[in-house]
Amino acid sequence: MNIQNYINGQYTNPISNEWIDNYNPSNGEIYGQIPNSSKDDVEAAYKAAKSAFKQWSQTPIEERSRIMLRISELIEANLERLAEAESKDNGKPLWLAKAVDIPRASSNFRFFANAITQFASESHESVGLNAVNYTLRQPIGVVGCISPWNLPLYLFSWKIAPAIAAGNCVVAKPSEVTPMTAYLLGEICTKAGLPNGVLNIVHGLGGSTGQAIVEHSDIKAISFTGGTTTGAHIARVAAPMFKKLSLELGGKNPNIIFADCDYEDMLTTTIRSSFGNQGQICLCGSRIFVEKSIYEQFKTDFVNVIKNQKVGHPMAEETKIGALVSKPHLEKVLNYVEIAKEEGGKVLYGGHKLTIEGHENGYYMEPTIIEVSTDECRVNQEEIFGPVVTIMPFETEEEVLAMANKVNYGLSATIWTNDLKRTMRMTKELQAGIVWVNTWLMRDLRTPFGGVKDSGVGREGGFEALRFFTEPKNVCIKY
Ligand code: TXE
Repeated sequence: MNIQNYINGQYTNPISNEWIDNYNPSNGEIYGQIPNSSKDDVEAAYKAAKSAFKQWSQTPIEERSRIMLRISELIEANLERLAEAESKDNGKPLWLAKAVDIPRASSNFRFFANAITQFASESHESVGLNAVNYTLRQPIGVVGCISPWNLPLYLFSWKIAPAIAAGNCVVAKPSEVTPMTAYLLGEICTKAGLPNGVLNIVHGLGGSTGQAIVEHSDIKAISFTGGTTTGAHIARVAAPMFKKLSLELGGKNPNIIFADCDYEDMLTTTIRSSFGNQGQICLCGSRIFVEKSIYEQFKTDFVNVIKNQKVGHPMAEETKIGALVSKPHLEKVLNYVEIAKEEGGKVLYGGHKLTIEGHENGYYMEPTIIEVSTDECRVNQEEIFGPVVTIMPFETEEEVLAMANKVNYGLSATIWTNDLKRTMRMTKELQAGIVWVNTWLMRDLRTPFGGVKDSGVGREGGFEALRFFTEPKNVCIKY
């Protein structure tokens, strides 16, 4: 099946008529093609966005909100179809796409449809000077949204929803590896009555289509989620043009387990935070530190549970872990297992590519647990972004805090403990944008979302996102 760009409310072929193959990770087969869009397609998308801007930015908030609520409802109504498309494109279990990805995409539109009705700005009376200041929060104009492959529609909509809620028009590019649900979103937006040109979706490669969005001199803000290397490149390109940037990048998040935690709860959640979505979530707790007194017990229990996590075809009901997103990605992740061995790491479980009967060319691998003796090895420092975790013991709070912070990344951290004072000390000291205590990936969409250090700049979520997608203007009136 060929998918098309969505520009000015119409599905269109790329101007050059060049196409890229789209692979199904569950069986390694090409099942469609996507536009290999050029600068010209991006320009067409920009023009459509530009001409829609005046009217959209003047559309009453309530009307914008109503349209976005309709988009949210239509996503919900198309749950089965969207979840199947997501699972086929990405390799994630169908149940996961149904339970998480698609419902969350719907929530993103609903959340920002409501949030915009509550978005307000400050005013300051300059006492004694007979003046009043207020802040106008105006939409930026045309903005670019570039998203990755791990949570395709979930992250695509997480950017688009606040952008359009705030009155901007958008040129958006989903990952070329998982374009399908973004393609289907176009049709939903049209049905919901979103005016032509408010959202334009161009498909294509990062280095050409994505690059053209970032380089476009009149696209004044870029919201990007993806790898740290790409983020650094985008920052270099955008900086001389003084674009507003929101960069959500990689993570290498610590999962710190103290002996006084609620053990069963911790164990169940740690399975999810280690291998959920095949470990392809920037928030996964891929470095597990366990207090020495329960280390051996944890190791045994963790391995025993993992043994029973079924790796299989994404559409099979009993599958817990599906296929990795692409062949190069699978190879990259498998290569890290070799690196771990060379560095003296001990593979406690997994480490191999798996062949699933009937789907022999799919990109499957075993969930993998590597015991490391030092936190400074590469597998403990570099983002692997697959079903691979490291584990090691620690003795003191100071020691584990130092190890937790001794990476270039700083996205999230999890602590398992029932000690309140320790919780208060550690949450302050951990270098991360998000700290979970006795839970993981519990999200309230009003909270700021993002990382420090190499995990990015800026925050998404709630009013932070609406602030990013608006330009504050101070108006000072003397009377
Ligand atoms: O991501 P890229 P890749 C990490 C993870 C993974 C690594 C590389 O470690 O192994 O990044 O993955 C677009 N100008 N994460 O290569 O390239 C690209 O087309 C503009 C973490 O797949 O960063 C896609 O739409 N855009 C992450 C998007 O950027 C460009 C999720 C992300 O792709 C571009 C994914 C350019 N020059 C990977 N080059 C997370 N934080 O959740 C690429 N793109």
